[in-house]
Amino acid sequence: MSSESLTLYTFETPQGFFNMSPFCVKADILLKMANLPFNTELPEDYKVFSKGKLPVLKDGDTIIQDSEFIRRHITDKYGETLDGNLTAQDKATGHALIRMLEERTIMGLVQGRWIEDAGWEVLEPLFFGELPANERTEVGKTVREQVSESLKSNGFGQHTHDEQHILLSADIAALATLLNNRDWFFSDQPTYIDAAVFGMLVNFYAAPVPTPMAALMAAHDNLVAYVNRGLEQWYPDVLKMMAAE
Ligand SMILES: N[C@@H](CCC(=O)N[C@@H](CS)C(=O)NCC(=O)O)C(=O)O
Repeated sequence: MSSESLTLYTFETPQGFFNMSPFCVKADILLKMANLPFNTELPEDYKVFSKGKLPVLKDGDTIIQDSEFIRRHITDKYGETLDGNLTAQDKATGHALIRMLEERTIMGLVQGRWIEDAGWEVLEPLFFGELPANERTEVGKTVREQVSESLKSNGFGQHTHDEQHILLSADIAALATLLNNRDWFFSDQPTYIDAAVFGMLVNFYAAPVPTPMAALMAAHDNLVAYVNRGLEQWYPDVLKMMAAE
């Protein structure tokens, strides 16, 4: 079935990079995998969407919020399951893996970008640099405090740095073990599981804002090779730019 007009709403992508939202990268790749033509747009105010998060897909008059529902929409409407030859066991393991990354491991990325000074120094001008000087400091400070509060109420922000490191490195080691020596997760061709996992790992390892997640990734050669393989597959220009640096 051919697509009507598809628009993927995402946050702004930093010049020459992939999107800094792992969920926006995931949705971008799912649409690319399904060979559906689409436009990417930055919404004027993403809070107009009822769930207040991006990515959001607009398909004709239908609005689909959340990368998981975007994946299901691609399957239900266009018949693209994007699951290659995954077994039921692979899909179940992939499901658990994605939930781990999206609900817990991502906290390390948020902590590194928003709370650690090294991340904040790079993130602040990227996210708030276009605001008028009189608003910039106050808005940045308020959002940073909100992020800190949400990390604390979630529980992750209550751990010491050492404890966070133990938890996060166990997540990354589990990923490295499950990937083993395959090119893609549980498969010789990329599937929807890779759209989600790569979206996250590329942001851990190669995003413009430095975080301690990169060093955790660097400890596993197979994960680094996986990120490079995904860049070659979906963002070859980024890979070229990184090689030239
Ligand atoms: N479960 C959602 C998560 C989306 C999400 O958390 N997006 C973040 C960016 S990574 C967001 O929109 N944050 C802005 C906000 O919460 O105001 C999905 O899979 O799409």
